[in-house]
Amino acid sequence: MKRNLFALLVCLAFLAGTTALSGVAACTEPTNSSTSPTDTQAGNDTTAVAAKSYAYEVVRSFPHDTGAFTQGLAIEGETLYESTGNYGQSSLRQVALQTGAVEQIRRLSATIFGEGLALYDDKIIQLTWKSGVGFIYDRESFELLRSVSYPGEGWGITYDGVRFIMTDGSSNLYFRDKVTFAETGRVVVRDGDGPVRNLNELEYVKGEVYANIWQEDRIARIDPETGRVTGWLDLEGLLESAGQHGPGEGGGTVDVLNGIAYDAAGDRLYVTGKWWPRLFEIRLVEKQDPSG
Ligand SMILES: [Ca+2]
Repeated sequence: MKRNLFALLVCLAFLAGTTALSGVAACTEPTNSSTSPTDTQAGNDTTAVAAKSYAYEVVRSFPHDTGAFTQGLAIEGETLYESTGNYGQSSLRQVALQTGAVEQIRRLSATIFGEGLALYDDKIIQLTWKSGVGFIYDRESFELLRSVSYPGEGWGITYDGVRFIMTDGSSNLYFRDKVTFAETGRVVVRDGDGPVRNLNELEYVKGEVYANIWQEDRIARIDPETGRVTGWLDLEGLLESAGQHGPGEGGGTVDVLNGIAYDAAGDRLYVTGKWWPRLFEIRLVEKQDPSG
């Protein structure tokens, strides 16, 4: 009502300063009919694009510590940074890519379950599962610089160059401020119309977020602006390809796929799993037949 009154006053003022003929046209109230059916269809089409399917090629593989219950993974050059979980076994590690040798380790208190990890600036942030606290370390010395807190559980985290992106096992991606760690937004991840739950370890790769799905051999490629899954990377059989037993196949203590690291400088993608004996550099291969 106020808006209409204001528009009327503006029109009267306008008409006072110009001819009646041009003024009438200028004061015509816009209607919803200007929104054509085409606009609506274009929006629907955008969200209806089917996710692509990707298989993988192993480029190289490397040793991985079978004592590492991998919860977070990142890389710079040939240096891996890894967060491991389980109570009494949680740690922050610096690992040589080629040998898998642990070059530096900081063990967490037995009451803490380590989770996701991300590199930013000259620091590392490491989440915890149920403690509601994230640790920020100096990347070189592993000295604890400060802590941040958050509600709920911590699962995965990555850094897009500006802000953190975090998961808690739901279908949400949470965006958090780099300095305060305050939530600045969130998006629900969807494949088609359905939410994708159990989003776990994350990696920011060329504008997209790659997410391990807990207890699945699949990684989702996600548009972080819309939450839409743009593709699925099927990693079934990856561990077996290196002559190893996969999870649930009598392979002893081997657990699920988890851990994605991207070397932006070399454009190289690495994945591993909890207690896996190998870490893999892989290349994505788009499947022509999504059902295959
Ligand atoms: Ca990662």
